[in-house]
Amino acid sequence: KQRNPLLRVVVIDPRVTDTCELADLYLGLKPGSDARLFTGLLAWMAARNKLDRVYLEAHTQGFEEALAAAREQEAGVEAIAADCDLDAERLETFFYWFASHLHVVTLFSQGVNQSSSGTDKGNAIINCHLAGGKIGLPGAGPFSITGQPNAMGGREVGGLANQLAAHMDYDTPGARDRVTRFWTTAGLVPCLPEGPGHKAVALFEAIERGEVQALWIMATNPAVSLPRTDRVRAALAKCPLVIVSDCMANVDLLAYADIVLPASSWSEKDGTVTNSERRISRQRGILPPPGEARHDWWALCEVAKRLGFGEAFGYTHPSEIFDEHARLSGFENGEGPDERRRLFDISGLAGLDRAAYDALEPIQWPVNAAAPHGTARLFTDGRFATPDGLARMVAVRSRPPTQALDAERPLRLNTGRIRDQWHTMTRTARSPRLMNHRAEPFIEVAPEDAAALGVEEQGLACLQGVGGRYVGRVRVSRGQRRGEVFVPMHWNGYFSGSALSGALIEAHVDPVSGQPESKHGAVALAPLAVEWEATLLVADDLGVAESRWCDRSRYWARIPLGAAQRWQLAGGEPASANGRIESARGEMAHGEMESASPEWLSWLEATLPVPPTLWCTDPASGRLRAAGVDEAGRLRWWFMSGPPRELPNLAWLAERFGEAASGESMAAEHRRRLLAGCDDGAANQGPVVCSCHQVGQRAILGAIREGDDSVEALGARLACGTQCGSCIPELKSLIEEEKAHALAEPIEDPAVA
Ligand SMILES: Nc1nc2c(c(=O)[nH]1)N[C@H]1C(S)=C(S)[C@@H](COP(=O)(O)OP(=O)(O)OC[C@H]3O[C@@H](n4cnc5c(=O)[nH]c(N)nc54)[C@H](O)[C@@H]3O)O[C@H]1N2
Ligand SMILES: Nc1nc2c(c(=O)[nH]1)N[C@H]1C(S)=C(S)[C@@H](COP(=O)(O)OP(=O)(O)OC[C@H]3O[C@@H](n4cnc5c(=O)[nH]c(N)nc54)[C@H](O)[C@@H]3O)O[C@H]1N2
Ligand SMILES: [Mo]
Repeated sequence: KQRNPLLRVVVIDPRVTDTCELADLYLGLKPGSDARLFTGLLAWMAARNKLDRVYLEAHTQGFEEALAAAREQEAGVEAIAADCDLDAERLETFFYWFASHLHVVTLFSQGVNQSSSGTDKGNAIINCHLAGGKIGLPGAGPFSITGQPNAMGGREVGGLANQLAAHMDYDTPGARDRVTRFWTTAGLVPCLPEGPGHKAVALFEAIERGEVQALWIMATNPAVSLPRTDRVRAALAKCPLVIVSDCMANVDLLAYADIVLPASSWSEKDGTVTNSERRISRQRGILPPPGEARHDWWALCEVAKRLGFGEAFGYTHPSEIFDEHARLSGFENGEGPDERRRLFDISGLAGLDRAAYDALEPIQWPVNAAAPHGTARLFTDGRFATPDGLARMVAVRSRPPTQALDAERPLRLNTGRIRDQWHTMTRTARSPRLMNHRAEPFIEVAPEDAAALGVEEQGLACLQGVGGRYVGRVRVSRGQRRGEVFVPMHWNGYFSGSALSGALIEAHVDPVSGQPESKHGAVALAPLAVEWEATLLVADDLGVAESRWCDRSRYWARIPLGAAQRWQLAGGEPASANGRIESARGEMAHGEMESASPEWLSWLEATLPVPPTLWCTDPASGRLRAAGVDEAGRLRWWFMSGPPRELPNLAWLAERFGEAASGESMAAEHRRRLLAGCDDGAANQGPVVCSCHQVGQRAILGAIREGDDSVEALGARLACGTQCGSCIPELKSLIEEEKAHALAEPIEDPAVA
């Protein structure tokens, strides 16, 4: 957009996101109403004579049915806008922009897919592109963004239950026989399943019914990422044999595993990945796998050998597997009588030797005799992957989400990603830098709902859903629609006590794709009743079980802090409340403390192997801060009662824990500052906005107030936003917010009034 200021960006999302920073037009639609919006667009294009009749005639089939279905609902802009809960004028602006430009790309991902009508939404989008001939041209086309770095690659090799391999599936007549022939030709004895297996949600239902005796879970964490995590976990507990291949030890799933296979991970693996633009890239391992970890492909082959398929699985290197994959992609491709050509064809890459495989340059498929250097663009000739080459338009009728709101669960639950975490957090949460951005599980709620329900910014609240509860910290957000809440999908049971988004979601799926409706849960929201909050930092090598504090807390979150773990705790029993601890300060010999600060101090003494050595209480608030330093002078733990917004600069404390881990005893000057003093000169900088340069919100707001009110000026002064750039939207919104404040202030000033 910077390079092409004429580019217009429209964001369609019920929630204002960082992406809106780019937007010329924002449509904050009602969740689940996308199919209505795009069938509405199709009808609007037809009514305004914005169709490409020539393209439709030459390259598509089913247009009349698709249009008739679109017209079943009232086709006026006002009616569509009302159904999508949008402003009619803004909606018409979007319709007009879409219809009057040939070069339109519609990028879509999980806001469209994770729905009980996800394929309808996708088809409604594709219909509009076909109807306008906006496809197969530079800068034109519907573009489903694949999420995982190798999601495309997974599809190519047949990583779904209804797929065979090389883009062949069980539904296509003759495909199973062809794969069988391929292996027979290779001199092997094929034994392919008769039909498709269970998709993810259905698989766990089959386990629940006792139909599955053995399950091998590799590189996915369904105990966190599937809907109804409660039922998934019950099914796992019931399954007679569960094997888990994972590269991390902190995965909830391991608790259900009978056999654990340690796997190599990114940077250790060797192979290829395919991205959203069909580009296959060689990925080379740069580190040896640690410990007993082995490559997943190796583990699969070893198990196959033990099952008696040694001949078929005798690979010694990924290049041999790739070669077979490439040959299969070209096998009998387009040869049968009713045959369309299979688009996924990399036969041009078959027969590469080790050296050629190692030297493989990134290339976009199809790669074959006709296109030896790959194919940058598909569908340029208007021919599609159907027997007659015509695109099929699908008649779409929009439907609301299956999960219904009612008096018991009146709020619409939206779930998704945050900038600095990846999926179920098993890897990204280990990085204190990344954890700094959003340290705790949270709930985003509109200001009006927060006020009505009595939940407060930074307070703790609880969402109740069909399969359990979710406890997190409240973030009141003007970007959130009324009646809707958002939670991150990321937190797992290792990092918080009850923050599984999947527990709140019913296992309803799209009938075609099997994709769960993870964006449209139904929940109730209420404040979490707690008598106290506290923060405990514990050195990693202290060797004390966290159940000691987790079990007595109504809420806990673990936040890695380098050589220590930060525990954010909150609970109910008033006996251990923060309040009314008598004022005490200074170094005291162990034994004297009981009289000074009874409740928390005696709890700390009973809980931790190193007794409190320093403590002080704030006479005004009654808050206690305490620390345990061992005989060698190493910091072992640190404690503060009260909510986390009162915390001092934790980076300073993290450094002290780091020193302790390397065996250093604390400098006298540090020891003096350990409690209140750690604030000196380095106050809590607030949430980290720029992860690359660790720049916090307070420093940024300070700089904006002093006049550095552009991203460039902030970058020059604080370096924030100058490396990966992913915090730039947040920097911009902080600038906007500060400006809005600055404008608002004089009006609030009584002198001016
Ligand atoms: N940092 C980070 N990046 C990631 C990932 C990660 O874990 N962390 N995961 C990767 C993966 S695997 C994937 S699949 C992608 C997903 O990438 P996205 O799909 O962009 O991510 P999400 O946050 O799941 O959801 C996108 C948006 O859909 C909106 N939404 C919810 N309901 C609706 C609706 O009914 N209609 C519309 N139009 N929008 C709706 C949500 O408000 C949300 O802002 O991200 C990839 N990138
Ligand atoms: N509520 C809600 N739920 C969602 C979503 C949502 O938006 N909302 N999004 C959905 C989407 S789009 C996705 S893609 C899924 C993601 O869900 P999952 O795939 O379940 O999540 P990951 O955390 O990526 O799980 C990968 C697991 O494999 C391990 N691992 C990493 N690399 C390797 C490896 O090379 N080999 C092996 N053997 N293990 C490895 C990781 O440690 C981790 O335990 O979540 C889905 N669930
Ligand atoms: Mo994904």
